[in-house]
Amino acid sequence: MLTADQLKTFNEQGYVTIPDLFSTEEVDAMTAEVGRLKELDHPQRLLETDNDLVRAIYAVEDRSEVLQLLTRDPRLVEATRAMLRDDVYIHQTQVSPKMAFRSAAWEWHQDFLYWSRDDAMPTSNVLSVGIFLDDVTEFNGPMFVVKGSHRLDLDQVTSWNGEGWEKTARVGDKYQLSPETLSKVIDKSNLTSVKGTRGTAVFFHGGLLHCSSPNLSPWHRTVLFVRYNAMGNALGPVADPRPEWLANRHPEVVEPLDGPFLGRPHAPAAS
Ligand code: 6CS
Ligand code: FE
Repeated sequence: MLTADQLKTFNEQGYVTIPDLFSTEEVDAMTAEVGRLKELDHPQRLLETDNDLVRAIYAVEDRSEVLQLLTRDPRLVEATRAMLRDDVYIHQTQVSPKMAFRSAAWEWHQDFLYWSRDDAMPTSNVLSVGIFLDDVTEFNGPMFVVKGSHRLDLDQVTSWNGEGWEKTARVGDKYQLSPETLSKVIDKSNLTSVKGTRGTAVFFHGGLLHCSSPNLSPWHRTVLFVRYNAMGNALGPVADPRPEWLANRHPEVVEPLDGPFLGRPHAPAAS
């Protein structure tokens, strides 16, 4: 379970990394499911703009019972409840395969800016947990984060490039920060990259300023993101809502399993 120190780190830094949260066997099971979904041509599997590599897969729990159980694993749900101080529901899930040699960067952003502007999410009391399905090193496109930036309200200095959500889901540069702003908020004391062996999990606040560099290495960098929102922070009405597979508008409290997601017989088939 989450230690007091880990919760303190999350509250102060805006993220906390937990090495080896999942076992090799569990990561292998997730990897097998992700591999199957990468091969499946479906509307939530988006390709890179300039090649046929998979850029992102969303709503993975809709097509995988194993990954659906994973989203209810107590190691994720209990920790998230403690960080958000509320019952939680799934706002979005996303696999970012970041393929070797070819996958592009994700520009600097705060996730919450997307969710407040496009989905009318009231506050930034939301988080993502990224589960490393490959080792993440300095070479294969790790996430860069700015410690403590979850407290920054950058809404007034974030511009819109005029794109709709369709491109954002794949390229992610709809909302941009200028080099001047970035140079002001980033310095040597707060910039770091999030690395770890496969099975590591990083929980990060919806306001955390982050990006990820291109992957020019021979090694993939697959991360599975589950984005949990506080039940008290459910999305408000918007004129043209994004599809539910990007922004869930039917919040249901996630009740944790009574044990590890693999350790329990698959949920009985619906009667
Ligand atoms: O629009 C979204 O929901 C997505 N966009 C980015 C850049 N990161 C968070 C989220 O996956
Ligand atoms: Fe993001």
